[in-house]
Amino acid sequence: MVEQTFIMIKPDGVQRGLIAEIISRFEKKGFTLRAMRLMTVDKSFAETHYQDLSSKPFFAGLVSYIMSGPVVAMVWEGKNVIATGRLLIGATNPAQSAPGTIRGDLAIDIGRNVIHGSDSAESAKAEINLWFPEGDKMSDSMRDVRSIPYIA
Ligand code: IDP
Ligand code: MG
Repeated sequence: MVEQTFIMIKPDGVQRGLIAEIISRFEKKGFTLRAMRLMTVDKSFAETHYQDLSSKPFFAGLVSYIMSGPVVAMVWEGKNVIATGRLLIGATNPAQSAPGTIRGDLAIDIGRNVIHGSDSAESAKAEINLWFPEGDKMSDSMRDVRSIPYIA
């Protein structure tokens, strides 16, 4: 099933220069980038994104981490991209993420695990709406650009 997921390179991934490496893994797998924005979020935005974890003891630290610098927010599209994207990302705790996964190869600490990916169809929809409230406008313009034939 062709679907969309929300993927975010977290501040540690941006600071460590891993943007191209992470995007490359999704591109090489065959998924299609539909929207992308470099942005810094405030406290209420970070709290909304992680609202399901608000009762966890690490919630305040998690919110400060996500606010600590720019993140790369993206929408990726493709067959089963929600579940397969999670496989590319690897387990939440990099100590348990398999080698070959993004976290398995690029991270050590659970509190600095470089990337976020939606975990279900429901969260993908909610997260895409939160991060890209302009809706399909950006992906439509990308589609338009690619459909214009290049004439020298
Ligand atoms: P996920 O990112 O693999 O979906 P979630 O359980 O949704 O994992 O947790 C969201 C994020 O919260 C994790 O990616 C990680 O950054 C952070 N986190 C999760 N569990 C812990 C913990 O036990 N200590 C510190 N941070 C945590
Ligand atoms: Mg999660």
